[in-house]
Amino acid sequence: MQIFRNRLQALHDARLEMYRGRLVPCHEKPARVDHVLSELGRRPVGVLLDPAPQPDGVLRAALEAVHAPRYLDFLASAWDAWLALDPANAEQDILPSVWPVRGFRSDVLPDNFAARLGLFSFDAGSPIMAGTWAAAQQGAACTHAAALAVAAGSRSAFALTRPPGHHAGPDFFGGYCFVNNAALAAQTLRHAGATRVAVLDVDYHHGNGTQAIFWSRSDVLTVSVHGDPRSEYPFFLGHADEHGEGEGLGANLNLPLPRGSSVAHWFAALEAALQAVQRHGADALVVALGVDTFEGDPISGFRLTGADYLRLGERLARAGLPTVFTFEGGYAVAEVGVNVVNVLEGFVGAG
Ligand code: Q9C
Ligand code: ZN
Repeated sequence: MQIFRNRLQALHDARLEMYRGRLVPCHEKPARVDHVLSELGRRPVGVLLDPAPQPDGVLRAALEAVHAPRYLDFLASAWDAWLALDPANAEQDILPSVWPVRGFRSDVLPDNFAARLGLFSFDAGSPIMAGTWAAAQQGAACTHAAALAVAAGSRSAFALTRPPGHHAGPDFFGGYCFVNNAALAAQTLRHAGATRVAVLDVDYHHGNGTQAIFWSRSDVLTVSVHGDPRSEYPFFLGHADEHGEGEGLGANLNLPLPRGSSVAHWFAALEAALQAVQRHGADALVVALGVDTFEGDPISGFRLTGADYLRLGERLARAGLPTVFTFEGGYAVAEVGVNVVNVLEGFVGAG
């Protein structure tokens, strides 16, 4: 397996996220990737690579295929705009505090920075800091490279990067995500010749961003197994009756499970998800790999064990498709490395 590592990931290292009226330490931190790298040192299931430099504009064009240009421009300029408000802001991460809800306009780009920040986000748990854009862009480069490697004939590749991506939509960030790497991988596979692609999201949280990006498209199937949004983040999307729209009708499948669901129920949902992937006739698969389904995860409610991740990897390999993995959630930081590498080892061993 080719593993594209993001050497700039630690530039995104924000301090605090808003939770129950308080600022609490961020769950999504650089050590998550460090633990995966050290486990890969013990169990080298693949070769560690840096993405090859791309000609000017190639990455931007790939990103514009899944994100709105004005959203990308906002991310690229957010830190400078923040400093322009007050040089003392250099000591503070950026968090939004005002949002346009139903009935408000989103077509007029506000001059006010706080208003733009709210326009392009959906929670106050995803701080932007000085290095966020550099880290997210290099993460996108890793993801792009992983998709190109698979398109060129590799059985599988892993974009080992953070920040994660699956909550980021066409023009919004949230859920610790800024650039939707799973969507970028799927779109890159399409661009490189795959006719039909499936994104299978196994993170604890619904992949709302990926669903939104492909909502009206029939060429990319989006399937997500996740905690029921009636009680679980991101709350406002991820129900079983969301099937897509227009051309995309029938190309989205949500398999929500109650918080606390058993491992047996989770694997039964995985079977249903993989059946949908088969029915779609996908010629490539993107797995949005979050390991916050782990029994010890501090913010989630499923019960998978370390051994279950080996089984997951084996089962994914048996789908028999060229596969790109992106790295999503997983906040039991010390166990993230073992759990992620278990999936990869299960996959490689079965392939
Ligand atoms: N303070 C991903 O797994 N809210 N994102 C949690 C706890 C946000 C999870 C509240 C959870 C986002 C990629
Ligand atoms: Zn998650």
